[in-house]
Amino acid sequence: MFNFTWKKLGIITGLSLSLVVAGCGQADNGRESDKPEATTSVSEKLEYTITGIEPGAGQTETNEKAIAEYESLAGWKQETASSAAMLTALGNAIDNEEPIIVAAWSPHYKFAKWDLKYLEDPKGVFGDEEYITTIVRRGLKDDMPNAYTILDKIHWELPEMEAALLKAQEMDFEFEAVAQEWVDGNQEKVSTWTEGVESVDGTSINLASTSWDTELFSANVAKIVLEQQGFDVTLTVVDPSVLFGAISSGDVDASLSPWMPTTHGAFYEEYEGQFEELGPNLEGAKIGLAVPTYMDIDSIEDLEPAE
Ligand code: PBE
Repeated sequence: MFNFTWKKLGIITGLSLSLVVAGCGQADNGRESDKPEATTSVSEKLEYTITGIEPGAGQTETNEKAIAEYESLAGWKQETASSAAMLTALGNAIDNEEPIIVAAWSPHYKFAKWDLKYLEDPKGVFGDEEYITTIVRRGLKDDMPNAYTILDKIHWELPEMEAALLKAQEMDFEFEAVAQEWVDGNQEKVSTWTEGVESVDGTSINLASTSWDTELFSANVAKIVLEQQGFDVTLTVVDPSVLFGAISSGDVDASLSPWMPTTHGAFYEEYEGQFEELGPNLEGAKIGLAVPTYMDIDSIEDLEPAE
């Protein structure tokens, strides 16, 4: 099969490179473990391509920034399609123990499903830790104080979110059902969010979410909790690029989706002052480039520029 031939070719290339390196005088001590020869072949085998996600994702921009800033990524390209396509490519590569480098973020079930490692990012392009924050339109506090209080209190611990995402995978990503099950099983926590909040009689509220798992889960939980308090909730899924504008114009009342400070930082700055931030609903998130642990590289700087 094509893949097999391609893999074999890669191995042959790797071998001939190590012979070249050996011939250059570093021969005596352990040519097997010499890093440069291994990484050259990895970058070549990858065809200098990062497997990205949706063109509209915040991280897609950050990946481009990394390609621009790292000499080791000079001449590389990012292939974008969707998170689902990236996960399929990742699964296929792992089944065949082939190299792959993907746009990765956590929390996400891929880290539970496969042995992956983030590549070190010595230039800090991907930032350190991310948090997911809750934003609302200006005036929401006065117009819907009860919804505002609930949205302000909604918060998850990282292990709790990771467990919910694994559950979502088991439940075929039916996030309404996943969220309902979580709310039913976590009444005590939910009651701390709704404590002292008066019920309303069918007040309409518009929530927006981006399309990734963490956000779909949190938005659906918020929807159910608000509905239990008598709100009539509409939940719309949007791109990060339109999210801040929709909140700033007041078309959307609230969102629990923005990743900060890096992933959606540019959108945040563009609309800063035109929305209200209620603060993190989850801390300890992260984005970066990741590879399967069987790959012999640890840092973005272990990659090689395309000639
Ligand atoms: N992500 C997951 C999104 C936000 C949540 C990092 C892939 C992004 O906009 O890049």
